[in-house]
Amino acid sequence: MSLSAKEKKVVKEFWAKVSPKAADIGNETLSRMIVVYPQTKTYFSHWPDLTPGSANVRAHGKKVMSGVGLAVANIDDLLGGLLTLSERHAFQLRVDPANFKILFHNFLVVLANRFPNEFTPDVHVVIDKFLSNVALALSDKYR
Ligand code: HNI
Repeated sequence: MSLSAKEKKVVKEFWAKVSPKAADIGNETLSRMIVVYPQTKTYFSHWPDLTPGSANVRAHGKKVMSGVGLAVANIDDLLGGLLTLSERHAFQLRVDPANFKILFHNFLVVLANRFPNEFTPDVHVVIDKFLSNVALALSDKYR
């Protein structure tokens, strides 16, 4: 389901608050994901250190957040904006798209934790909708 102009504005405004802290938020999101959903670790077995908060986890959290930033920047054309990333996850990395939802679930938990005042139910529902669309766009090249 596409976002209304008003919803896109909510996403952009919230991302403006999040993005200065993207490295920490990405690290927390990834760290949480590998603890709570340890099956996701299979994709990162080539890293020297898979413990939460490690340099590897941190660096990757930052990359994933840059992908979210790319999605926000391409909010009017998620399919086009995320095409290369989708191809990479589908054909090279071969990440099961079910994991996109798992990652975004952890992301939402971190956002709720870090922004208790800004992450209202109204913002939550819009961000959730946006992330569902991002997950869908990232899954586009799988078929
Ligand atoms: Ni993902 C690499 C963005 C979800 C496993 N991933 C990247 C890169 C970006 C990125 C950006 C770096 C691109 C490159 O190397 O060309 N990943 C995103 C985004 C999501 C996401 C925006 C959002 C849901 N990735 C996931 C998930 C998994 C995942 C859920 C597995 C559980 N990604 C990877 C792996 C790599 C990767 C593996 C390569 C990392 C490496 O260091 O080998």
